[in-house]
Amino acid sequence: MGSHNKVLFCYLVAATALLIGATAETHTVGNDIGWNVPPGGSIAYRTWADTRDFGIGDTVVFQWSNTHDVAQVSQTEYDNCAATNPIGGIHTTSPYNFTINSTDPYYFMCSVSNHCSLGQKVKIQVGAAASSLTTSAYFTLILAMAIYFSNLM
Ligand SMILES: *[C@@H]1O[C@H](CO)[C@@H](O)[C@H](O)[C@H]1NC(C)=O
Ligand SMILES: *[C@@H]1O[C@H](CO)[C@@H](O)[C@H](O)[C@H]1NC(C)=O
Ligand SMILES: [Cu+2]
Repeated sequence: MGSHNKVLFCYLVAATALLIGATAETHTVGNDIGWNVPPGGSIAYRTWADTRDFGIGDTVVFQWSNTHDVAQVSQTEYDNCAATNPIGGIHTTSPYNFTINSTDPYYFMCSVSNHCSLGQKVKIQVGAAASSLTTSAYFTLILAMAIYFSNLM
């Protein structure tokens, strides 16, 4: 194998590693609004989640200043705004940082007063946004190139 190919192969392996590392992101729920009773009702956090490209290993940050909490609940409890048996517990200290480690949807709501009914709830799911396709397409392309060049050596 030529030393030229060796250098190219090392470059592609490094580029692949960088791309994998670069996909771990931080998502602050609600951006500037934070975790609050949203002005426009539950559509606010749905819109926010739709703009985010969630991935495994990403961190979701819930930040609030008034009386709120974060309850991780089942879909049924989420739909009914009833945190009767929160599977992921209730977190009362801001910020609450949650690490995504599954492609299953996560359901979060505020269990204080009627905040959830007023729209303080959010569903977070990996791969729901279209832009994630772009990332995996690039990843696949670079991996394919690395394999192709390693076979040439
Ligand atoms: C939560 O994440 C935020 C934003 O990345 C960071 O500033 C903060 O230190 C984290 N808090 C904890 C308890 O990990
Ligand atoms: C995912 O994270 C949750 C809570 O953060 C934890 O209870 C669970 O064991 C984790 N699952 C895996 C597969 O690591
Ligand atoms: Cu609240």
